[in-house]
Formats: sequence, structure tokens, C-alpha cells
Amino acid sequence: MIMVGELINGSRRSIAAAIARRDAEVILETARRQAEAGAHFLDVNAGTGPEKETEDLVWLVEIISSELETPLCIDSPNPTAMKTALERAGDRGAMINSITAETGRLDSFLPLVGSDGPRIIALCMDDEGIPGDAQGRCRVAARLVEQLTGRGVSVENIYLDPLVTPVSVDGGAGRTTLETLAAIKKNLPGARTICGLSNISFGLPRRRLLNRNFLSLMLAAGLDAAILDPTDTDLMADLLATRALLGEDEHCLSYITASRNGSLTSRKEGT
Ligand code: THG
Repeated sequence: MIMVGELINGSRRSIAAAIARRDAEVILETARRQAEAGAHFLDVNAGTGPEKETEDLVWLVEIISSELETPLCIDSPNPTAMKTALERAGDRGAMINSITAETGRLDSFLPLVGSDGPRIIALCMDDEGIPGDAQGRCRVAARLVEQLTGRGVSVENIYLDPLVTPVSVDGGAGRTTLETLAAIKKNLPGARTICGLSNISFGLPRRRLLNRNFLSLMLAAGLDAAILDPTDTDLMADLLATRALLGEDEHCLSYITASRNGSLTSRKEGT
């Protein structure tokens, strides 16, 4: 399972404030904590308006790259910001987060992809928005795979995102995402899958409880990667337990090792 750290996101108040006052130490501390917790990539989302986004994203990428080798997952809908940030990220195997099948976005992002280009997250949405059911989302995914492989992108560098929306808004949202994941796995073999886990719990109490359980369900349906909080030790313990239960941890070695070094110990749940 590829873990992408979610914490450097301008929608979080502490990060937005750090970006606004150019406080490199807050960003670096957040990056370090996630890397130490085992994140394979760090999501970097400036979350600022179109006039400032390129500048802010480049600043974030440069700050993080100056200290850490961890590959970045550059999170922006803006092709100019994406292109500039990718150049600054250098040759560290970044991820593009994200393209969609919306006409304008696809056309402006396709020049950034290629056979030896970065891995690409592709969201299951098009000009009509997010399809309401799994079949519709999977059809969009198939079109994205066709477009990207047509540009020479190898299928294993494509990370399809079935899209996670809050269950507080639509009680069927979790199931639709799970069904989309299953349909992608069945119909588009070779392509990888990813999701933004914490979206599931917006607006509800004890969000981390929901995030943990949703991760287990998604892993059972074959999820390959997730954007999540790697510093959430209970979530990490659940990840290890679920992988052992699914037979994805040979001789339960990772689980046993984590138990021996104390990282499965439960902490009291706060939020
Ligand atoms: N798919 C893809 N990329 C994504 C998402 C996705 N990027 C953004 C988002 N969704 C994933 N990242 C986050 C980051 C933070 C939160 C949720 C998803 C989050 N943060 C708390 C909040 O805003 O309430 C944090 C509170 C705090 O600590 O300040 O929920 O779906 N491809």
C-alpha cells in the first residue's frame, strides 16, 4: 500500500497560515513528521486562489525539497501551477494530483504526461461532474486510461481515484466508492487505485474512527494507495492488522514486528 501524507494542505488552518506568512519551519515540521511516520509521498496542496497558487505551490515544493528526499504528490487543478511545481520538484518521481476527464483540464494536463513522466492520479469525473453510480464512474475511468495510455503513459503509472465524498452528505457515498473500486479492479486490470480517505468523514464526530474503518473496507476491495494521515497511529495499526488479515503480510511479519516495537498499542481516541 502506497501511503501519501495528507497534512500539507492549505485547507488546514495551520498550513494556510504558514503559507501566508512564509513560515518554512511549520511546513518542514509537518513534512518531517509524515516522512518519519512512513509516508511514501507527501501531498502538497496550496489551496490558494488561481493568482497566488503557482507562487505558493512552488514555495512549498522548494521548502520541502530543500530538506527531504520524499517524493511529492503535487495537488492542484491548475496546469500552470502543476507544470512549474513539477519542474521545481526535480527528478524525485513526483505524482500529478490530479487530472480529470473534464475537457479543459484533460487538454491542459496531457502535455505534462508521457512514457517516462510522473505517476498520474486520475479522478472519475468529467464535464457532467461525478457520476452517481459505479458504472458511470468506471466508464470515466476507462476513458481516462485510454487517453493516458494513448499518450504513452504505462498503465501501472495511472492511479484511478473512485472519489470519496462524505457519508454525512449522502449515506450511499461509501458504498458507491467501494463499488467503483471493485468495478475498476475488474474492468481495468493493471491500473492502480488511490483515494482521499479522510473525505469520507467530513461533518461527523470521531472522524478518525470512520477513516479507519473505511480504510479496511477499501483495502479489502483492493485499494493500492491512499492519501491519509500517516501520523495517526491508530490508523497505521489498523492498516497493519487489515493487511495481515487479507494475507498481504507474509507470515504476518510486519504486524508482529510492529507489535514488538510497540507501534500497535492503542492510544485514547480524541477526534
Ligand atoms: N483525491 C485526491 N486528492 C485529494 C483528495 C481526494 N486531495 C485533497 C483531499 N482529497 C485529501 N486530503 C485531505 C486533507 C485533509 C483532510 C481531508 C483530506 C481533512 N483535514 C481536516 C479538516 O479539514 O477538517 C484537518 C483538520 C486539521 O487538522 O486542521 O479532513 O479525494 N486525488
